[in-house]
Amino acid sequence: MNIGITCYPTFGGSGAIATELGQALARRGHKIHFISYSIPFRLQDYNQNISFHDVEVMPYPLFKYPPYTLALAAKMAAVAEEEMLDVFHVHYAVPHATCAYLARNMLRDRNIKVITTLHGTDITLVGSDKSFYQITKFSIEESHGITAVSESLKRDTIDLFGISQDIRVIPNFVDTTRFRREKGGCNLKSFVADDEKILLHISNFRPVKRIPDIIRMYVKVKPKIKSKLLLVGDGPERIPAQELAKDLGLRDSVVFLGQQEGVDDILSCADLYLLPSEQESFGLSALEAMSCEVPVIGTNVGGLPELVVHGETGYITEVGNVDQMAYHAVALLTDDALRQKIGKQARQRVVDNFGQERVLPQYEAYYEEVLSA
Ligand code: GMT
Repeated sequence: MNIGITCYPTFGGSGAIATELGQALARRGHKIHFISYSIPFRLQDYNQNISFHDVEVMPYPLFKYPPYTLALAAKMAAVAEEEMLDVFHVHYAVPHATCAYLARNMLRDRNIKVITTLHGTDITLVGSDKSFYQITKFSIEESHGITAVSESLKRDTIDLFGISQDIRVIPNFVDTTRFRREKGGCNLKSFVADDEKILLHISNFRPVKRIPDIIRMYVKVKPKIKSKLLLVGDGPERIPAQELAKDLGLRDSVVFLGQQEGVDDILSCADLYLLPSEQESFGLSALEAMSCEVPVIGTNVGGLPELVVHGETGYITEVGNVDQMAYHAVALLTDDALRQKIGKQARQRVVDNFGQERVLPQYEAYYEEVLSA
């Protein structure tokens, strides 16, 4: 198949999944065309079936807001024509589903199909804002295929937008051969002593991730466990989080690593992964942690309970309940046998349900279904 993939290329779960999907499909012989404003950050494989098409927006003094959406739609149409695309698979509805709609209609005689994958905040935060609501609903409804990354997101989409078309749940996935526990020690020696445990969080540091909860929970764990808290990523909550850590006397034990390329290496060193979000339609980083045998403490929101089985692969707590989080963290970090057992069960759950080789055929079958409809 000839597939055009559009996603946000910068750090973030939707871009990560779109890129991993494209790379895996290319290895299975499909021709993949990434169309975006820069090379997706996870695009690392060289494969002759992958090409990247850069979207440039012409600068002009009249443009207070350069019209990226139009430039993207025009580029998608041009690539589709040139490369004989069968389908546009767009990740994150705003504005990509709208761009796909425009591009497809520019090439009406070619009958290109559009599949929109909903990731979370495109529905729950951005798309449902009144400034985007109508156009997001319209663009989703105009797609030939709609997928959501969890049952929870499917329900949210139906509740918020009243979408009546079928929404196929295809969960996020992980390459379990890459995201695995390395037995040969870990490369974080400059931050963490051998006898210290590692608590880890990775995100875009948006308010929805509730970074202060992680730090407030850690201040309760630190006196009981020789440890470091590693925070990977960047975003608006980083500076306030640094200040909070300092105010709570944790300046030396909370390490802010900023954005990192090789999160698989970092994850495979961790003893515990924390995702205390107030919204999380899936929680890709938690999935990647579980694949590395790292137990997850997450919250009872969105798709997280579909991933983390309480007491078996990690723990689910209520949003904001830092005492409960600290309790589970101490229990896991003081009992190596328990932590390893939960870690192994987490990995098994991933292999059984969210491994790349399990999920990829679901996308391929869905492409076939949409193309033959
Ligand atoms: O978090 C965001 O603002 C956007 C988005 C992203 O690009 O990371 O996250 C969403 O998509 C991920 C990939 O499917 C999911 O793992 C995240 O749970 C989801 N974020 C939220 O629902 C907050």
